[in-house]
This record gives sequence, C-alpha cells and structure tokens, in this order.
Amino acid sequence: MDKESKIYVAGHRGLVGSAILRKLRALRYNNIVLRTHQELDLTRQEKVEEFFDEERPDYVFLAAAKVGGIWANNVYPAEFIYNNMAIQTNIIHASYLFNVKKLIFLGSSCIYPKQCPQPMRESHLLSGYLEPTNESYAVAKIAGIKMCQSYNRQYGTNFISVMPTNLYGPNDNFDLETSHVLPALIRKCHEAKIKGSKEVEVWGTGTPRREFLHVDDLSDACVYLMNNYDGDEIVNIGVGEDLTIRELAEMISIIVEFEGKLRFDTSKPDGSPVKRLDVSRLNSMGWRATISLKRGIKETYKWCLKNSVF
Ligand code: GFB
Repeated sequence: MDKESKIYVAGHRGLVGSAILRKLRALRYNNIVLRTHQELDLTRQEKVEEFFDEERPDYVFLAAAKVGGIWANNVYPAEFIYNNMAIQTNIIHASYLFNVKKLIFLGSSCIYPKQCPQPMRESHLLSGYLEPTNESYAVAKIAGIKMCQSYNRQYGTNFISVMPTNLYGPNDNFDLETSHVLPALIRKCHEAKIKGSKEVEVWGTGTPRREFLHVDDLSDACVYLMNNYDGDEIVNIGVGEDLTIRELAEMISIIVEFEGKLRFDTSKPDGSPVKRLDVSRLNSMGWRATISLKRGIKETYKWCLKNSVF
C-alpha cells in the first residue's frame, strides 16, 4: 500500500476494525474509506456492490463480522452463520468484481478442530471435528478462507487470510452475556470491587487454556502482512503462549484490585479445552507480538475507566 492508496476498512467501529483504523492513521495512510452500519448494511449484496462501484477501493481490510463469546455463539448460531457468510461473501465478491488489488480476510482460531494437536498449525485446518459451541461461526470463517483461495485460483486475485487468536483491547464488547471472557472478567471484577462483593463468578471449570492477543498487536500484524505477504496459505496471528481461565481471572483480579474470591460455575460450558496457535510461520516472516498480557490488561482497564464503559 502506498500512502495515497484508497483503503476500505470494513467494520471500523468494532474491536478489530477500529484498531486497524488507528494503525493506518498513525502510519499516515490518508485515503481511507469508511461506512457505518447505518450507512451500509453489508449483508445486502446490491448495496455492497453499489458502494464498491462508487468508491473503487484499492485495498480492503475485511474486519466486519458478527462476533461474540461462548454463550452468544452457542445461543445464536443462525445469526452467526448467516451474518458472517453474507458479509464476507458480499465483500469478497465485490472486491473481485471491482478489481481490488488486495484484500485481507480476518478469520479466527476457532476454525481449528476441537481436539487439534497443540500448538495449532495452519495445516490443521479441516483435519477434524469443530468445537460445537462455535461451529456455525467457524464454518462461516472456513468458507471465507476457501472463498479467498478459490478466487485467487480461478480469478488471479490477491486475497489473503489471517487467523487471530482470542483478541482483547479498546472498543471490545463488555456486555456480560455476549462478550468474550477477558472483557467479561474485567467488568465483573471491577463491579465486584465497587460494590464490595466477596465473590466473582467465573464460567466453567477454569481449566480451559486460552491465548490472548492485544488488538493493537493484531492490527500491526495485519498492516505488516498487507504490505509483506502474498499467498494462499492462511497465517496464524498470536503470541504462542496460553494460560488457564483461572490464571487469567487471578491476573485480572490483581490488576483491577478485586480482593474477593473466584467462584466457578460449572453449569456453564468450557468450550475448547485448549487453543494455542503455532505462530512460527508469522515469526519467520519477521513479525512478533510485543504487548504482554499484563500490560495489555492494565491498558484495557484504564481505557474502560477513562471511557466510562461500565
Ligand atoms: O472467551 P470465550 O467466551 O470464548 O470463553 P471461547 C473462553 C472461556 O472462558 C470459556 C470461560 O471456557 C468460558 O466458559 N469464561 C469464564 C467466560 N468466565 C466467563 C465469562 O464471564 N464470560 C465468558 N464469555 N467466558 C470463542 C468463540 O470461544 O472464541 C468465538 O465462541 C471466537 O467463536 C472466540 O472464535 C475467539 O474462547 O471459548
């Protein structure tokens, strides 16, 4: 990309899209095209094609998606499969029709099988059954990957796909029902501290292992790959280290200064037992995450307080 290239960031108000936008602006890319959900419903094919015809972007960051934590994925599978399939199909196809030079598609580490060998390598895609709590979302994301690869093969496009691990940071969803674990626990610990509660409820057994990447690291990697990687192979984006949900909850309690106890509600699902990405492909391309989990949580908590998120 050069500084005058026209760049469309789809989903610029979300966790990922807003981080990509911050990064692009910081790097002085000045010709950025944006549309809010109200201005453009990405599930409507005709509207998306009209928008591409009018704006003719050179580069596309496909960060628009319907996302949520384990509970939301489990309870709204139809919304997850429909919205994600529609959004990505419309944008990828329009990018082909209107000669986008390059597109980056954001997938997810949940595309890998539930019982995947750890750490999960890119070659493990489609090698086993998916985790049932987020199968609909994962199938949509896998379709997005295959669509990019198919268009590259048949039409000679340059559409790349990246698979981020669990993300967190500013502009995350902090709703206790639909959010991911990290923002939920920041909020629960903060509210318990303010109310003087003795306990915080943590879903599941606390034994599942997860890896967390700050979204500012993710956006840095996405811009890096947009500028430095062409190819059909998917690329994992993560830190390559994980911890248990119990360890995460303890770390968050300390940062937020909640001094009570953690109570594990084992009636709630655990989801995948472990999800740790093999990031050697990305590292070998010259990129590495720099924000430690502790620092990232501290900064995210500060951001929440400053922006009165709770
Ligand atoms: O982050 P999370 O919702 O999603 O949950 P996944 C991770 C783990 O944290 C699960 C536990 O074992 C949860 O049971 N957990 C503990 C909690 N307390 C809480 C809480 O208060 N809220 C939440 N949400 N979890 C998602 C997928 O899976 O990962 C998506 O559903 C997406 O498709 C995302 O791919 C990256 O890591 O299990």
